Amino acid sequence: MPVVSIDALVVGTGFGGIYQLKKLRDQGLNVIAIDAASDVGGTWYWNRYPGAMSDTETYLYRYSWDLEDLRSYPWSTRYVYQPEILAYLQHVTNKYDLRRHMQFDTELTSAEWNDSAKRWIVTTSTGTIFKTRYLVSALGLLSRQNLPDYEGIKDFVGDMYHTGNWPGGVDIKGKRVGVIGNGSTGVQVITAIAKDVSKLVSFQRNPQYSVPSGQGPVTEAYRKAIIEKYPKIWEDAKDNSLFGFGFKETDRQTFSVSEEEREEIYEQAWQKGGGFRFMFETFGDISVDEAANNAATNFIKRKIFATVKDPEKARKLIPTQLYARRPICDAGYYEQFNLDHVEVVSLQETPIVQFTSKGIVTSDGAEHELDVVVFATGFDAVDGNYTRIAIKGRDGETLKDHWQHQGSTSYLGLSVPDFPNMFMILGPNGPFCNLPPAIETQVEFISNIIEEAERRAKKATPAALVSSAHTNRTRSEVECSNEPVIEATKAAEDEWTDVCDKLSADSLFRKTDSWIFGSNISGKKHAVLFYFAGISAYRKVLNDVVQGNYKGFRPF
Ligand code: FAD
Ligand code: NA7
Repeated sequence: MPVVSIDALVVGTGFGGIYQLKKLRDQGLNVIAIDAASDVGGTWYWNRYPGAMSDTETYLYRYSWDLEDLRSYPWSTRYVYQPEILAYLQHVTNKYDLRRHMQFDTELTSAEWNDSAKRWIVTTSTGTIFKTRYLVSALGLLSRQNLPDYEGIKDFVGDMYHTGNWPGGVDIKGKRVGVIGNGSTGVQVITAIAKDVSKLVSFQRNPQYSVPSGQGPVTEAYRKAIIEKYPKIWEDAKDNSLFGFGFKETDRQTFSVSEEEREEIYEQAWQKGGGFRFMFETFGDISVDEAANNAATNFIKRKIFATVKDPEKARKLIPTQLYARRPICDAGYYEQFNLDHVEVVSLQETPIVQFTSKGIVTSDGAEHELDVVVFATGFDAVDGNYTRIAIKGRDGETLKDHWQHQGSTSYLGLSVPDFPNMFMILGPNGPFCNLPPAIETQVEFISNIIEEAERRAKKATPAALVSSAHTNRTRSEVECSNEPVIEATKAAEDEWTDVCDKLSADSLFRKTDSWIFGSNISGKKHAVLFYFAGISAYRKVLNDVVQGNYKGFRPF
């Protein structure tokens, strides 16, 4: 078994891992990044389904730290499609010569902290063992697929794909396709494939609210205006907004305006497009006040009825829950149901009973004959990639053990007590927002705390080396004893968990089952998984932590 000793191992090469690798490499550490995938990209390596696209506007779905690149790198649509995001991440990787530090097709299979050696011992699927001083995980929060099991599923002779593991080269033109799930991904895939397939059945458990995205080409003038204002745009997104989606969230209250004005505001947002914009740029109380929520949903329901011509299909597509999940937007989703060959099956009325060799049987006895089943069933979000493997901290406790009582917790979404020198990018209770700026904020914090710990340790080393002469310890023993060991305190984790819990207390998101509170996975604790005060507040908190001599971290 090859054993490789390094300063830092980064796991994952999506937005998070790429930047983390660059930062630590530039700080002079000997660092390697591994990924189970065969190339960089993370989410955008795996999610190659038709229609895969960001719902963050293109100009903010990228790194903010290379102004020259922001100004010169080409893009042409309001939202960015998967192939272009993947190409962008490959471009950054190549531009900064990061590939030489990357190992693909290499999955972390277990990790254990050795307290006396002050090393993480990491085993991988290739057999290589890494002994590393720091372990930074960028495993992704929407990365562990949720694949439901059904009776008879193995009998199905057609093809089955989860959207989060979509192989290249799949051609579904002319085929009979069933799509299970109608979240953000299901909506994108249905919209993209409906016109090309011979039959499409949407198996839908809970209808969702989707608003137009406004996707389309951007003009040269639009691009030029953004290029000119980029530094200010990023400043506003990171330091003057809740979600970092490129607009200022409003605090206007739904019932502070007349009914006519309200309709006009919704209508303008509908025409402009954007899921976060509709939910947070129209009125500030949609996600906290049920009456305000109802007013917004009544508008969307009227739009669905006006779009979908078949009243029975429209009835099935009308949501019944609160409008309180991550908001969805689309490029013509409801319109697809006006095609005769596009059906919707309500799984609340007629649940799936089993798969057969030919397709899917629902409780009304109907057998839906299919060539392809698409699982757009989402992810075991946030902690799913952490709990599926044994990551053992001090005393042999796994993260899964640590999280089994209270739900998944951390300090700042970054660090867990008794898991020294391990940092998570987008771990539980990190900010709920546009993710590239959240990732950057965390990467920069992690890089800084490591740099500071290294600096202090170096400063302490000469004296220790002198004293080693009197204690007969070897130079390497002394150097090891001075190597920094950083970890969050239990008190800091508890306090942060409490903050996150309280921040979400009044949110209607908490009352609605979705991945945001872990309730899409059976057996998973319904608990807060995000810090809901927004990206700017989060950045201020991190800044205060640094100013306070890394408060909440030992041994600072
Ligand atoms: P990821 O990109 O998920 O990368 C994680 C990597 O870790 C993967 O490559 C995986 O193979 C690897 N990995 C995991 N476990 C292991 C292991 N044990 N060993 C080795 N490697 C491992 N966010 C937004 O802000 N805006 C959007 O518009 C948006 N749209 C999205 C659309 C879809 C369809 C999906 C699925 C997600 C979307 N997201 C969006 C969220 C998106 O995941 C983040 O924006 C971002 O890409 C996360 O980057 P990451 O590096 O943290 O993780
Ligand atoms: P989501 O938003 O979790 O949606 C998953 C969908 O799959 C949703 O409609 C679920 O129904 C449905 N689902 C899940 N399990 C089942 C089973 N067992 N049977 C039937 N239907 C099921 O995941 P997405 O991939 O769409 O989006 C995740 C995020 O990625 C999104 O927010 C963006 O940030 C990108 P339910 O509504 O739970 O009844």
